[in-house]
Amino acid sequence: MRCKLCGRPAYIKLHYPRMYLCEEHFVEYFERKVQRTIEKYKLLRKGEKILVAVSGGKDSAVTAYVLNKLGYDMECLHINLGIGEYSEKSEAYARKQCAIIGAPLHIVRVKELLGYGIGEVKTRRPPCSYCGLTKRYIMNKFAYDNGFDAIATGHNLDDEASFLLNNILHWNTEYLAKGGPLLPGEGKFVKKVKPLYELTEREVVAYALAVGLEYIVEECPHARGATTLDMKAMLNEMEEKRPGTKMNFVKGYLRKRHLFELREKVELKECKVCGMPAQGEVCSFCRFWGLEKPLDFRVRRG
Ligand code: Q46
Ligand code: ZN
Ligand code: ZN
Repeated sequence: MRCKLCGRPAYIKLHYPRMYLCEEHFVEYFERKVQRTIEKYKLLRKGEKILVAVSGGKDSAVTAYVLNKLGYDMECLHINLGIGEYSEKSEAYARKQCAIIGAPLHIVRVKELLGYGIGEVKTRRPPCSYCGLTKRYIMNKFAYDNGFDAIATGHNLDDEASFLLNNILHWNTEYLAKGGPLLPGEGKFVKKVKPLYELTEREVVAYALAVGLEYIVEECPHARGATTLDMKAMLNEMEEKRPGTKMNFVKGYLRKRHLFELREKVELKECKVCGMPAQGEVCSFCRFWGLEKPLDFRVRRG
């Protein structure tokens, strides 16, 4: 098959909208779509300082690559979770990716910072639960301490659609209030954005390959990814039969999200230890890690 735009041999067949594109036109299409997503949902403005959270995986690498190419002022943060070889490999990929992109990379190592890696803490909580908490906190505090205007993550359309489907199946209305491409900043919470919100996983993989980004393929040893993979497979099956299913599902959600939003907002206090927003006296991060003084992520520049 041939590219719809120039007639050269096709690199990819897009399902929605249905068309064949050569490599060059696909790369152009992909970047334009990211730019349009940013404008449509008012995610970022030129001149804002953006921190891209790079995990070593494909989605965050592509996010960093495209934001840099589109001329955004961005730097990267890799959080080494201290999960043995998996984390060492992830960090090596993140370094390689940022070298290709030419973006400054900051690295925070959980084990050096807190004494234990994820999975090494004696607790009843499953690793993924305190891993999520730890990543979210470090990302936000790092961005806040260093004056970033936004944190960009690599979530794509498949991630969002499977997140929604899973939370609808369990009627987790609390989570259903928190989807979408933009989480506005508030107080000490730095704005969070998902520039790949309207691009599929398949498109992200094809883009990474086209521009020569390598990434970690292995799953984290703690991943209980089966559910997410099931959801994604189901959605892909439906997408095959009815192209546009995922996009319509996600867009429909954005129109109905207000149904899940709580009317009463929880009043947040300041954590007694670190000063960041907390529901109780001490925030969940400082409580979990038993901190007595705040972590300081300020980077010396110059
Ligand atoms: S949460 Fe869980 Fe992931 Fe953390 S412990 Fe691994 S699988 S890395 S997305
Ligand atoms: Zn072409
Ligand atoms: Zn705290």
